[in-house]
Amino acid sequence: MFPSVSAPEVSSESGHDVRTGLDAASLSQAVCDYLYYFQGRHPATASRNDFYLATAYAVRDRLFQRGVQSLDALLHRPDGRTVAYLSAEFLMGPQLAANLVNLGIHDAMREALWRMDIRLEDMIEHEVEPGLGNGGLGRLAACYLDSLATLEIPAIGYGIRYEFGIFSQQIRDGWQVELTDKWLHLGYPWELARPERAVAVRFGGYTEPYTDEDGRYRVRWIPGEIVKGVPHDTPILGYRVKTCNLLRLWRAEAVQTFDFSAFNIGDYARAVEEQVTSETISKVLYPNDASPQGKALRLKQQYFFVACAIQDMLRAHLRFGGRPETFHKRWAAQLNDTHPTVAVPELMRLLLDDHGLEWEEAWDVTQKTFGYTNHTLLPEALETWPIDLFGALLPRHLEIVFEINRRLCDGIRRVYPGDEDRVRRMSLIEEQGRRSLRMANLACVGSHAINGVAALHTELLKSQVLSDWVAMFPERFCNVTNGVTPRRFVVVANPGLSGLLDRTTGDDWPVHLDALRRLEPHAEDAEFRRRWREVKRENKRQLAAVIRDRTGIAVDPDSLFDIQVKRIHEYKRQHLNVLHILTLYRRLKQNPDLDVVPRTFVFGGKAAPGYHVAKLIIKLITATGDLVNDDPDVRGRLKVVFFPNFSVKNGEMIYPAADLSEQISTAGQEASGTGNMKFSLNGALTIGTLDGANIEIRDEVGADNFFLFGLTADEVRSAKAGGYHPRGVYEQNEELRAVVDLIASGALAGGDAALFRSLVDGLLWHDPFMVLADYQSYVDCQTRVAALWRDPDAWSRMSILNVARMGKFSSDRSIRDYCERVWHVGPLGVPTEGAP
Ligand code: OX2
Repeated sequence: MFPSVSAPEVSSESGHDVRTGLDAASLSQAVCDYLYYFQGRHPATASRNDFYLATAYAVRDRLFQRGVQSLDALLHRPDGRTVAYLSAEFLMGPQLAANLVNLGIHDAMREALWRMDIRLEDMIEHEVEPGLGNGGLGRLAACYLDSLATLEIPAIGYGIRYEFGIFSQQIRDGWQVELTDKWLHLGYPWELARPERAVAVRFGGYTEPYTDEDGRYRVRWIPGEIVKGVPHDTPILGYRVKTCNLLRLWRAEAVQTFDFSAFNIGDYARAVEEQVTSETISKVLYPNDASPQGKALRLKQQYFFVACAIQDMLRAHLRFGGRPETFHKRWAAQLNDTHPTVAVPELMRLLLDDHGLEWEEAWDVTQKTFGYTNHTLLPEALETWPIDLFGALLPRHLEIVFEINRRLCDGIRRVYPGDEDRVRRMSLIEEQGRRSLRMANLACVGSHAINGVAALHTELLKSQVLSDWVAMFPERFCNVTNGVTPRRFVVVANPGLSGLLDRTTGDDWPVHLDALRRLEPHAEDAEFRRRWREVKRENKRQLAAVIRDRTGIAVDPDSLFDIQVKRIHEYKRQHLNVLHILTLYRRLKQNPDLDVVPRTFVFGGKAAPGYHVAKLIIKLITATGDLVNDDPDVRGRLKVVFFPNFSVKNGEMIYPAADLSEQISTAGQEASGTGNMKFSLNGALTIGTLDGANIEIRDEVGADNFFLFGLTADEVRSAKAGGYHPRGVYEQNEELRAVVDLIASGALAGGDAALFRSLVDGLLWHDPFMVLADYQSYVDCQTRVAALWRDPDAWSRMSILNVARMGKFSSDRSIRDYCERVWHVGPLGVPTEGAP
């Protein structure tokens, strides 16, 4: 059925094959060739960026070579399923170092560049990452692509090629300032544009019924606007395997970029107007985490990439002999939260209108195709679209949604006769206020599998947000706890620790993370603990140098590095951390000779530009730094740093240098968290609540090796139900009162008592995230942390055990769970050289 594609062989290690050779000589020749023949540069005058691009192109050749072979292997096994991971965000991080590690040519490339007097470290440092995501959700998608390729599961990530990703953050006068992200500015060498694979996407217009040749009632969609989606492919190679999958991101373009009729009559602005409006769709990422926008452009973005993806999948399916009614046998599509949920009516539309399937058959295919992952319980984060807006943009989809809903409501009434309240709750349409479409309900009805991202989160989903759905479709629900890739977050980010792990446990841990269990006996070895501390100390020294460089603040690598990096959000409670710092500060002011453990508090994370409280929390952190850092009574024992522009790249420097990981969200709020895993895997101990995946981390590492504090999710609920009075907590706790009063006094704001007033009032009168309720428990727990720190051997022992027991949190385990519970797909080994 398929032509036998004969791709170039993966070359042997010898022979200077500039396209495929993996030895230093071939690599250095390849880099040189790119400089000369592709970029038109002489090595003597080439800039750092020129060398970076040439290096990246040389690596990319080796990736695409494997990509072509993977595709070839797939085409020869047309019965297998391919995973389509549909996500509005992919936070890929820098590509060079990770690809070198996956190819196993890190050292060879170092030598190749060295021959040209270039340092590989400089190339890696030079790289700008594509920030096409906000935080955990986008980074999870990237970790999953890494694991899919490593496990040799055929997969494509589908998303949007935003021209401007997440803003870059500067701190000016202690406040966050947002600057436009320019990841494409100097060229992005890892992708290939595929204009020949462009697809058309329709918007607006109207529908009309007609009768086809067979006398069947059909519907036609006459769009008001057509936009072109152009795929840009980035190869995703697995670790030390030959499977190379794809990340396919779509850029919006005008169908016709230049209107000659307008140009000819002198209307130059109008001549490019279509181009401008079309390209707006993929222009910019909405810089919001776990909170929807409700903006028409956002819905346009969602439909745009989903329509591109489904067309692409269907085209491949039909081209290789598939029939529309067997689509689900070739594709397993995962909805990464509700953002891509319009894929459900889109697939229905294509099967019904373009391929003439009957409703029941189309619905069966659709449900078997999709799985839905929920990532948040926050009520304000559940997406809804006003029906008028949705209908104006996607008139045919709205009709299909109404029909899905009619059948859904009939089904509910059959199972629960007379229970109209249940029908109202489960309906796809919210009838109260402005009529709107509930995307989570649409995702639930259109998917055969629904999962949360940590055990507690799935339980809460089942008992609260989606309880009606569990009652009716219990078999659809499962949990898949998140994971992170140990390749990027240990092998690439922490070479010191990686080397020590290799020497101690063997070098299979990056793909069999459970093998780290072999570390456990070494926790009792004093000499090993000393080496463990040395690795951490070196990572801290390096981070201290970067902190000095970026913030001007000098920090002591021998102090306890107490770190909280993640999006700034009230539920994540960065301000609880600040209350603890100010508690220590006050104690020192009262008694400068107090014996406190020297600590460096590092914060990092972006606030959504429109989220005023989050921005004020950043100012509170920097103001705390200003107060504490140079106070003579503190004598350098406390330092507070806000590390600007937290990103994947910066994270790779920060996680390996942490002693203490702050995972202090209000119980029941953080769906999973993944930063918690990255820290622990790098040997930080966690101070945390029983929230998200913290619970499972604690179960794995052992309660004795985890600093637990705070209310449980149940306790939070009953405290709120019983009428929580934060003001009472404040009045009864002297130290808390003093700290809150300090913030309210204006002492952190040059005497301006108004600056933090709203924050303080919010805590005293509402405190929806129970900051005051958890304060004392948190401060007491921090006292236990300090006591343990004074015993370096006990600390190191715990740190080693944490790393040893993190096997569960490899994203490889998560992907295996998805394969088994949701996608029902298995690995596809790409034939090795010489295989038939
Ligand atoms: C995040 C969740 O807030 C976080 O808890 C989780 O670890 C991550 O997704 C990956 O599952 N937007 N971001 C998230 O949820 C939404 C919605």
